[in-house]
Amino acid sequence: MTDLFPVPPEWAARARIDAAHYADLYARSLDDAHAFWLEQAERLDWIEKPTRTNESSFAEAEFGVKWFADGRLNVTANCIDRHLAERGDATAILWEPDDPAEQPRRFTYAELHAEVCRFANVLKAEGVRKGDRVTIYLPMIPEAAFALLACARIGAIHSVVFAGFSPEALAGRIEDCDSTVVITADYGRRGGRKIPLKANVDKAAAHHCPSIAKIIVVKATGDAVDMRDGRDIWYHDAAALFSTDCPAEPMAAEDPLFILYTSGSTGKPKGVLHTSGGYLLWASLTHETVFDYRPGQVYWCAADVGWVTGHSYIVYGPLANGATTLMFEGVPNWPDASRIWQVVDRHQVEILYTAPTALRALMKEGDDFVARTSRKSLRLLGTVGEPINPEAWRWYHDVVGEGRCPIVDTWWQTETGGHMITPLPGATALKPGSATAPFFGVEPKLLDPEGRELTGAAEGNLVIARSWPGQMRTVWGDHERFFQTYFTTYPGYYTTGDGARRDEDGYWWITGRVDDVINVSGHRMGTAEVESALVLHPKVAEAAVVGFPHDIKGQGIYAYVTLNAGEEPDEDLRKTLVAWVREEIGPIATPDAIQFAPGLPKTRSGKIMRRILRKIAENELGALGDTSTLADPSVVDDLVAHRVG
Ligand code: 6R9
Repeated sequence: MTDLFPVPPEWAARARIDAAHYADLYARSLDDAHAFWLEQAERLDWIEKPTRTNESSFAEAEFGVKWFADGRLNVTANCIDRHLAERGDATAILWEPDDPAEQPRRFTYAELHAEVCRFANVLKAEGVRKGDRVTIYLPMIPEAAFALLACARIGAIHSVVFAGFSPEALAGRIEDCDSTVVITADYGRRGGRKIPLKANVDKAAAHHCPSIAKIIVVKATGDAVDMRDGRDIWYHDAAALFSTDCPAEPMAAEDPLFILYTSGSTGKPKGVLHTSGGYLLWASLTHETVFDYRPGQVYWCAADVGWVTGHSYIVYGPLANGATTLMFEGVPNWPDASRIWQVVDRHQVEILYTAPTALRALMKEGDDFVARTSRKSLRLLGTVGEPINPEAWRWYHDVVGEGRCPIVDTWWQTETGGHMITPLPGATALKPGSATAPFFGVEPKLLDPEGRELTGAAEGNLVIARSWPGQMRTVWGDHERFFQTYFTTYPGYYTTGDGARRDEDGYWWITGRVDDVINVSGHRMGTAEVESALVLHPKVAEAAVVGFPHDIKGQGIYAYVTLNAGEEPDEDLRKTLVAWVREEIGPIATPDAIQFAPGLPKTRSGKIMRRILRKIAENELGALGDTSTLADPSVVDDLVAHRVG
């Protein structure tokens, strides 16, 4: 039996949305969708109000997704300008540096307006026009938010690449969307260490992307970097020449806002495209209702702007709602495991949103690091990125929140733009580990492998039966891939790639990916990406990568590697390959285990049987299943005998 945590009485008393209200709104969002969404659209400031809402039907082959298509707006007018009259002096961005000995920085909405306009003017001066792609490779500094918003100000499409990605990975993403301008910093800082971002961009440019015309460099640490005349520009030099006013470009609701690359089942990351109106509405509506955000509260999403969580819930959602959003440059465990809770106290954070992997890592360090801080300001806790195990949920609830704060376990994806299945704190009784119930307009279903709908308590493939405003519109440059990836497995449905269970009370439990995507510390990784990196090494003939359960990371990376004839496996080569993958993709892809395998289990048609590799990595040797269809069943014995770990 799972425990049920009812809505705390003080939440029930002041809830914006209680259980009955949720049920009513949810029903209306599906049954009277057009009127419901026109009403919700009122939360944005439109230059021209939309009269149309959803114009996408999953049933049509090769359809396009469209929402509010006749509306016009500018995203930054919504995130900044419209707050100036009432909240110009309120803090928009509160920045906490990596090193707690340094001072935080604050930017009011009026200051944010000036910073974003000036940045936009610099971009214009460098030739950036509406529709151009700008790659942003920045650490967690305020300029990262300014840069995103500066693009949105002038209608340029930003493509943020997480600052932990390697020059190779960066280059691939720059090339895929043909961006000629890159915004970076001299160095980034995390946990007291420096990351040579400008040098990484130089490498990307030298080896792979001669197309880069301009590199705009923000001075973050002040360390020396090479600057090439005619191509590289110091942001502060350029900014000094420009005014702090820049008109907001009127955009159609369906004009692109950003591209964000994410991993799929095949080797090449997909450029997920989001547009302006529907995305902003979704980010802002979910941010306000799921976190019950009220003006004046300090809200902290401890993600990185390099991921979708940072886009929707550090920048766009909170700023659209006039919130004070905290940006944290550092890491949870430096200088010590108290850091998160100290930041909560320092800034009197009321709402904290983080990932299960961070919680598990901190939990391991013991309760003392938490207990020595106050945390009295906290009212609501949130998680995202992967299923949260009930043990970590309880620790978050009991130790961090001292039993007083509801937890919103929000299931969603880069593709969905914002929350999809999540509790609402004033409406939903919680079960540890369950993402609970669908958000407005979201119609989840469970299908069996043949595509038949499962009803009642059941477990199966999680699909969504109709479009919602925050849905991705296409894969950049490859609409066919968009269609193939998400709409052909189960025609008429959006395929999430996740498995889920619906229990007897109708609660939703996400069970994890059902495809070749693994979730390492909340970061999405395609096993095929790691395999592609490994086979690039001259000594490697073949590689197969699977996930395995990992105490802290959720899933770890287990790589089976077959060497070219004549190559000898040894510890040095193992280390070399680990370093190689870090170089090729970035530290988040570091293999946890490498097993040298003389052969991989393949069917007669040459398909690698990953099921078997997964079971060996998971150490479930009794559950290998039928191996008789393998071309050479004896390879399995060797794999089992030399299992790593
Ligand atoms: C927002 C984000 C998406 C994948 C998704 C699922 C997993 C995210 C989750 C969760 C269980 C949750 N996921 N939130 N699983 N419970 N609350 O993380 O986007 O990086 O695209 O990852 O993450 O497997 O399919 P993204």
